Amino acid sequence: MSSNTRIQSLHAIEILDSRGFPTLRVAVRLADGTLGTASVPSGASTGENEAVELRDGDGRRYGGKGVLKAVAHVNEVIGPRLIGLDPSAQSRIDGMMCDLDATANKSKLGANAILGVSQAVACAAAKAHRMPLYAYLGGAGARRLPVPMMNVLNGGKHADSSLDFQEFMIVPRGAPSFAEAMRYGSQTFQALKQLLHERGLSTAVGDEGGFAPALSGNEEACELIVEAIERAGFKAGRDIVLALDPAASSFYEAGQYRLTRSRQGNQTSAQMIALYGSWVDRYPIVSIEDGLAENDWEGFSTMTADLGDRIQIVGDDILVTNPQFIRRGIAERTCNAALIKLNQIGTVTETIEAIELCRQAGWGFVVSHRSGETEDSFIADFAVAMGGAQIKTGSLCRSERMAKYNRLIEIEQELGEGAVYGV
Ligand code: 2PG
Ligand code: MG
Repeated sequence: MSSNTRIQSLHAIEILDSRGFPTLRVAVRLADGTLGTASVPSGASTGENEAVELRDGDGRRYGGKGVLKAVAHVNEVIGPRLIGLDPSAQSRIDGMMCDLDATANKSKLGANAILGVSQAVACAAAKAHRMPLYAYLGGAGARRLPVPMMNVLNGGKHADSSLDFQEFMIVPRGAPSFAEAMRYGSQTFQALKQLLHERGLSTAVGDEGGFAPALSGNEEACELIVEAIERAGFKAGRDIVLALDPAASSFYEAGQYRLTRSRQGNQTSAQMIALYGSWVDRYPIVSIEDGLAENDWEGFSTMTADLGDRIQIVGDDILVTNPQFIRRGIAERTCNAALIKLNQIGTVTETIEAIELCRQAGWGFVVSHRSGETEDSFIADFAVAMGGAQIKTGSLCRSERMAKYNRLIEIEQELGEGAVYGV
């Protein structure tokens, strides 16, 4: 690269995410004025082994959730060391930040600080190469649009609904294109709204834009969605299938899965697996993420052995996008797919390494948002670049979710005839 596309400055500021909590935005400026920016998302149902999201802990600001320390780490510690570097040296820059942090979980500088820089550097480099981000990160072969997993009913830690399970998703797998998948999803979402309204149920939405009604239980959620799909004129199981993220760590306590909200009592790991099995028989479910808790490695392996040939078993909290845990998961046949969240591990390079492991093992992978998001659409380009054909980025409303979907519509248009949808 020529000297005028070297990194000239880095600057982080504290902004607010979709829940109104502080997060970072990082801007990387190159010598020729090219600007790459990135805003960092934040989870609510976080895995205990995720890289550390550094918060100030100062109760006088944002209840301790301020990120001024992480901002200062970008501006005063990381920034000065990256000045003059070529922004396309992604792995070198990410490696330098990991070395500078020198902890196993990025607790010193903060994974939020490091990821903001990592993504902003990638964006600046793409612009310097005059390439869209998906092509810069994925090469000339990046042409596959992901099938979206759209979270239309929210429960668990994302809503005060009656649902123990966190996410009930529709997956327009049978659509002919990404733009059509959006139409399938949107029409189903509106039909679901009508259905809820007719039954006198709330149509207020949870953190990811899905409805959060008081239903009789987790089963009713699946039934309602299937009804909404049919009402919207689609065929459940053919045009649109279902995916779940129970986020089971959030209702696991003292060796029991506690289905308190839905009043289904306490369940063992084996009973949960049997329950999922019966659901897979009854509903067109193709994927279950975190059906069991993050430390239930044995249960996960049993679930994969029992159901893994019928559905995708996705590890989120248990794998935390960390190559170390994914390696263990592959060896123990814990799952057959991984959820991929950049901020769980903290750099673009390590996230790509996690995906490479999945590919080598013949696993699927799903690029994912967090429940706390911003208007940043990095993951849309990232999903196309990685070519895994699956993305999970929330419901069919709320602009921080739509930003990703809209960017994918744009990418599909840009690729034109070359675009491929799904697998
Ligand atoms: C999940 C995510 C995203 P959170 O569990 O998969 O939907 O939730 O960001 O709260 O961890
Ligand atoms: Mg999850």
